[in-house]
Amino acid sequence: MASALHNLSSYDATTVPSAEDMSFGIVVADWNEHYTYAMAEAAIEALKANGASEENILVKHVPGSFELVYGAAWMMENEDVDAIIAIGCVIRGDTPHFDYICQGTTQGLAELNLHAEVPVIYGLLTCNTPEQAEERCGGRLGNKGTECAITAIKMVAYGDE
Ligand code: RBF
Repeated sequence: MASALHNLSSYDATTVPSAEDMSFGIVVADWNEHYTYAMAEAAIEALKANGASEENILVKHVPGSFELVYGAAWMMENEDVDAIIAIGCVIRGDTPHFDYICQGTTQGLAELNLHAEVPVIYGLLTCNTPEQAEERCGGRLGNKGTECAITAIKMVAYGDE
């Protein structure tokens, strides 16, 4: 499994452009907040570690992952940010709800990217168990928030080289 080999928090800093002049929006779903807040914190930390300033990082909350699509679209329309990171965590339950939320949110975020002026980074964890989420939110496999932050910086710089 690819994720078993890849730690989400490790990256080669020499390949990351400076985020000094970049601004970021982070949309965080409150559902499963134990995980999503840990991802958001890691994302903010990684943005700052690569030069972004606190005042250039805007954080807004939505109730659940499904609302990430609207939250990201709203941010794109109303805020002056260079990239948006959408952070959510869906954990499989007893009904097919999991599949609909994952499908709808993923499709929505992908569509936003097709029409977007700024990149929207996919920070949606889709887990079968809480243990899988734990492993990816600062556990054994690192933190997906860090990976999203580095991706956001690289995408803002995309085309500049
Ligand atoms: N939102 C999440 O971000 N992660 C979840 O695991 C999640 N599970 C849900 C399970 C059920 C049964 C319901 C009703 C909602 C769930 N949501 C979850 C919330 C969803 O993204 C959205 O906020 C609501 O469906 C809007 O009413």
